[in-house]
Amino acid sequence: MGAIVVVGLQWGDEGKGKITDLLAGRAAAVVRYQGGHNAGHTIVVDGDAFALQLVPSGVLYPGVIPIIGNGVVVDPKVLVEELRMLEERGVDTSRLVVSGNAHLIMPYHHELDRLTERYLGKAQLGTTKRGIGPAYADKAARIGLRVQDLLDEKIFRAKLDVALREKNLVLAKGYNRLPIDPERVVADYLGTYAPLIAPRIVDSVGLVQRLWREGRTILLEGAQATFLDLDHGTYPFVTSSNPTAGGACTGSGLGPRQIDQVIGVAKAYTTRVGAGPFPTELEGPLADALVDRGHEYGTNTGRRRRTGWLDLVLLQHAVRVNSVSELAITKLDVLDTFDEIQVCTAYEVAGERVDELPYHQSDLHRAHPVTEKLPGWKTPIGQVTTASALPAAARRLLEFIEARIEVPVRWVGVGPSRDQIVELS
Ligand code: 2SA
Ligand code: GDP
Ligand code: MG
Repeated sequence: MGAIVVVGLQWGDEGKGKITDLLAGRAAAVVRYQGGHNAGHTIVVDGDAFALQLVPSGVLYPGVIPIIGNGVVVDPKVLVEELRMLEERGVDTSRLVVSGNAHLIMPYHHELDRLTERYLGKAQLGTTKRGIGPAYADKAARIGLRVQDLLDEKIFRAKLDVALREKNLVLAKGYNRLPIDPERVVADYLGTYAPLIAPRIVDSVGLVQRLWREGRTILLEGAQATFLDLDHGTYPFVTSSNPTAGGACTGSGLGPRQIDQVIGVAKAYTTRVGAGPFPTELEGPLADALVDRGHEYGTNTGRRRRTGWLDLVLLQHAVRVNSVSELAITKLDVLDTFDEIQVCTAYEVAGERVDELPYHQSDLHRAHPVTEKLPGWKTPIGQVTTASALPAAARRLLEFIEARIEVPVRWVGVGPSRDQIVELS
């Protein structure tokens, strides 16, 4: 099957973890290519829910190599804890490896994420406060520490010294906080975490290139999603990495022509957590129904997710920028009780109909959805296993999506469990 990207087409939490898990059984490796422990991927196996943050979803399959790629930002404390949690639950994590080129999330990144959000006040982005933005900012500013620095105390200390010179100034003078003690960081990172992580540090690019040359299947698992992408998302209400399919190349070390398939994952409705524009957002009983039926709360932070109708303007744009080859539509079962389902097919901006995603932020902020109303199916679909057994109204919704997006729907999620997925021919 070659290399396959699994990418979110909305604002995250589309069920990428579940789709990756579905395909992982046939893969040699699953690579996380961006983000950090801001991600939360929930996979339900035999009634047991696993909420993964940093560890790629392939970890639940024996024989798969889970790879934390060079594009990821790694908090070593979280990694060590997540591995311990998985081991305690009987998951073999021995194959997991981490790219030596991945960047480290440092204690000051957490602190600065919290402080900047607080000082932004009403303008805050609603980040997960995991230090993601500050860690990627340091990567771009070329003062980041990388996973391979855990292997060399002299280099680690020298780089930490450079970083702290600026960070402690900002913390003390900008935010009136105590400076960070380098010895404390060295004790935690080199004393506690490095011995546990060192055996897992690899040349991940060399590894994925070797697997690819051997003709093995490699899954590239995105975290967050297209409209949280630093370049293609609703900036500044985005994360600080590139979840879009192009990021799968830079974040893993595979080239564009080595990717065979791009699977776009979208919910049958839309959710978003954190601030920013959301044209089809609902309020009131319909929003509550989507939250309750879909359990729409952040996997890590527990924040209630904002909800709205499916937005095909967004979805079509996402299909294009990711060059999606097939779609997985998840959480169709969440709509089981709805009399009527709305789907946004265009926007109205300042009295004019717009069929494509407006590039200008002000237009997106004032876009009103133009929706089509489709009948609901009013019957539970959680036990459906074949396309023909889906109610006619559910099939009609899927056909409606395909007609507008011009990409086939290959999978349909009908429940959270690993086996609650219908593969369409
Ligand atoms: P950050 O922390 O700098 O990446 O936040 C920037 C924006 O990105 C959003 N973001 C997310 N949106 C949805 N799901 C995410 N993962 C967790 C989950 C979130 C949680 O699976 O539920 O537990 O709350 C995720 N990670 C980042 C974030 O809300 C900001 O809008
Ligand atoms: P990810 O970040 O894209 O991997 O998604 P999350 O795990 O954050 O959120 C998706 C949630 O929906 C998880 O709780 C999944 O268990 C659940 N889920 C995934 N697919 C389906 C589905 O088809 N139906 C229902 N009801 N839940 C699903
Ligand atoms: Mg999630």
